[in-house]
Amino acid sequence: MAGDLAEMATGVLEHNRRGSWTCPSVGIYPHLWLWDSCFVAIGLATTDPQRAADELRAALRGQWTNGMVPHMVFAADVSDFGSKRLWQSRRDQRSPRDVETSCITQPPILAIAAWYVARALDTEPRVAFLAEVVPKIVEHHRWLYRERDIEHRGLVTLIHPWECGLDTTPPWMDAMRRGPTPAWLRIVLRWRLTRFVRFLRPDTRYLPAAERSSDDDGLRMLMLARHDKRYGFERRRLPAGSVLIEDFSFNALLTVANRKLEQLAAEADVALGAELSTSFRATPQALEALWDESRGQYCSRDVTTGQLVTDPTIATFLGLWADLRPDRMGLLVDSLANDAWSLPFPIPSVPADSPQFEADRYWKGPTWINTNWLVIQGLREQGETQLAADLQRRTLDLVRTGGCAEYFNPLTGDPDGAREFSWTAALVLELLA
Ligand code: 2M8
Repeated sequence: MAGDLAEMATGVLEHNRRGSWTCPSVGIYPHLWLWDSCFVAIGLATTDPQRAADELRAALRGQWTNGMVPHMVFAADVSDFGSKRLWQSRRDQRSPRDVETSCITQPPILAIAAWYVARALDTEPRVAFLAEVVPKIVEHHRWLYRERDIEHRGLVTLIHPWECGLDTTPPWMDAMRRGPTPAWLRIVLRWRLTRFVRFLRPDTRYLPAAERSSDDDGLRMLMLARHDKRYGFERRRLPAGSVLIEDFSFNALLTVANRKLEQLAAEADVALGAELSTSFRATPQALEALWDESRGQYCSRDVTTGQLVTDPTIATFLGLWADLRPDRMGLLVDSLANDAWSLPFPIPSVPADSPQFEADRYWKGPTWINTNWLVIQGLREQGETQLAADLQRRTLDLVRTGGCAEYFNPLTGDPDGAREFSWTAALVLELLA
C-alpha cells in the first residue's frame, strides 16, 4: 500500500517537473512558487537529494540584490502576460536580470528545506551545497528584518496576503476590507459586479469557482497588489492606512527557520552577525504578544489598527513547531481535540464553527497537506508523538483515497482544487520516509 502511494506521489512530481525545478501543478500553477519548491525539496530529500538541492537552487535564482527571495519565479517558456505585467520585476534594478519574478515574498521556509536537504546529502555535495546556499538564505533573513521589521519589534510585517501563503484566510480578508478601497471598487463590490469579470481569472478556467477565492476577495487582492506596486512594493514607502499585517504563521515559521539557519550557518562557517542574532532572539518573545487570552489562540496583528485580528485559523497551530510558551503549547494541543477542529478529515484551515467556514473553498476551511505536515512537526516538537503519529496516518489515508489534490473537504475527504499537486505529493514522500 505504501508502495502505491509513493509511486503515485513520485509520478505527480515527475509530471510537474520543469527541468531543474517543479511547478505546483501543470496548467493552473505553471511557474515556480517559493514555499511550494521548499516543500518539494523536503519531500525529494527522501528520494533524490540532488534533485532536492537543485529545486532550492532554482528558487534562489529569483533572489534580488537586496536579499529578498520572491514568491514567484516565472517560467521563461510560459506566456502569462497578465501576471508578469502585474509585477514587471525588471523595472526594479535590484531584481535578477535573467529571470522575471514577483516583487513580494512568501513564508520563509528556505532554511528549513535546506536543513532537510543537507541532512540527506553525502559529505562532499553537502559541503558544496551549504557553501552556496547558506550565505544567500542569510541575506534573505537579513532583508526580512531590515525591510519588514522597521520598528525592531522582532516581527516581520507582510504587505499582501499572497505573502502569508494562506491567501484567502479570514484575518487577511477582514484586514483588506478595512483598508482603503477606491470609489469605483466600492461600487463594483456593492452591486456584485465582480462575477462579470470572472473570465479574466486564470484559476476558474481550470477549477470550479466554488472551490476558489470569491470574486470579491480575488479582486481586492489584485487591487492591493496594484496599490503596493505604486510604492515599489516597499513597506517603508507604503502610506499610512495600507494593509500591513504582523502575520502569526509567517513569524512562527520564521522562528523555526532561524533556528535551522543558525545550525547551517555554524556548519558552513558563515557569520550571522550581532544584529541578526539579536533579531532572531526577539521573535519568539514578540510572538507571545500575539496571544489572544480570551480565545486561547495566537493571532495576527493589524499594524494599522494595532489590534489583533481574532478570526480563528489553522495558523495558531504553527506555533507548536516554533515551541513557544509551554502552557500555551499545552492549550493548543488540547484545542486540536475541540469539535470544530476535530473534523472527520482534519485539520481544517478554518474551524467548522466559524461563520467564515466553507468546506470546499480554498483557504476558508479545507484541509491542506502542508499545514498538516507543519502541525505534525509541531506535535513531535512538543513530545506529542502519539498525536503526531495519528495525524500522520490520517493525512496519508486522505491522500491514498483522494489522490495528490491541492486540498480536501474536511467533512467528506473529497479532493478539491488542482488534482496533481506537488507539495501534497512531496510531503507524502516525507511522511512515508
Ligand atoms: C496559492 O497562491 C497563489 C498566489 O501566490 C494563487 O492563488 O495563485 C496559495 O495556495 C499559495 O500558498 C501557493 O504557494 C500558490 C501555489 O501553489 O497558490
